[in-house]
Amino acid sequence: MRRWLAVVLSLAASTCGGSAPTSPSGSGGGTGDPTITITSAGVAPTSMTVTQGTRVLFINNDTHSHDMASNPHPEHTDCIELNQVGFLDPGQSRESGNLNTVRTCGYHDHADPDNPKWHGQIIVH
Ligand SMILES: [Cu+2]
Repeated sequence: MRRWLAVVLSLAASTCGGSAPTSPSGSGGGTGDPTITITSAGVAPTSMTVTQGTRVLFINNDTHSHDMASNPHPEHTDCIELNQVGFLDPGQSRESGNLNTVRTCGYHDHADPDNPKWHGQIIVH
């Protein structure tokens, strides 16, 4: 009777210890980066608000490549962190840098800069 209890307790302890190494799996972002998806219909959402220091993930779900860059075109100087997204092949995704400045960051597709489908804004607050 006593021996059985000891076995059960040691099993419970080893199970608990074994699961511990898998728990620090968070990538530091909690629920993950805010995401902008590019499709043939355009960028979505066209406007989003994020807190200062956030990175934004751009996903190209279109069948064409896109070259995402900060406004204004062609200088790309408003929010240089967005220029890190750059060229995205179909299916590719990439994060911006940390948006550390409180301002509105407009962006566009540098390869098709006048097409409003590829225009969006990120409000950093
Ligand atoms: Cu441009």
